[in-house]
Amino acid sequence: MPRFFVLNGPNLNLLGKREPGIYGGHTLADIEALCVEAGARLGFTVDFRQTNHEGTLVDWMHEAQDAADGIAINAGAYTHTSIALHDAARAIRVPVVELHLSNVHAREAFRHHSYLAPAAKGVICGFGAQSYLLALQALQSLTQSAE
Ligand code: DHK
Repeated sequence: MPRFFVLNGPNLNLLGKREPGIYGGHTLADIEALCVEAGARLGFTVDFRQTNHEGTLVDWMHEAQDAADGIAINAGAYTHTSIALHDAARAIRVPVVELHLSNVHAREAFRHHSYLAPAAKGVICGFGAQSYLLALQALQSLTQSAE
């Protein structure tokens, strides 16, 4: 069964309380439960993590090289600032799908650029908690087409 890392960056531990008009009412634990349930239904396992630290995201991406079949990542604000995450995504062979709860292109200009996107297989944004499930479905389909 494929194993996917779902990695979450800064401030996503505050979901549910943080600007719910933008990020929705689900907590991160709610979203983890939705991802794990989707895995049980569709046939993959999920290793779901959150950190507020850029280097920890880099370490987890490296770990995925041997421990996972793909990465779905909401890097939060590091999406828009981190060359280190871009380099990490390019350095590993497992596919990376960038995701966001909000439609970053309908928000402030500084959210329109992603350092991660050029190194990712694709980007999903704007569908709230559903963005996570769509990213996992994309990873599953990439894994199946690689078989
Ligand atoms: C989450 C964040 O924390 C922001 O910094 C991004 C993203 C958008 C989201 O929509 O999930 O700009």
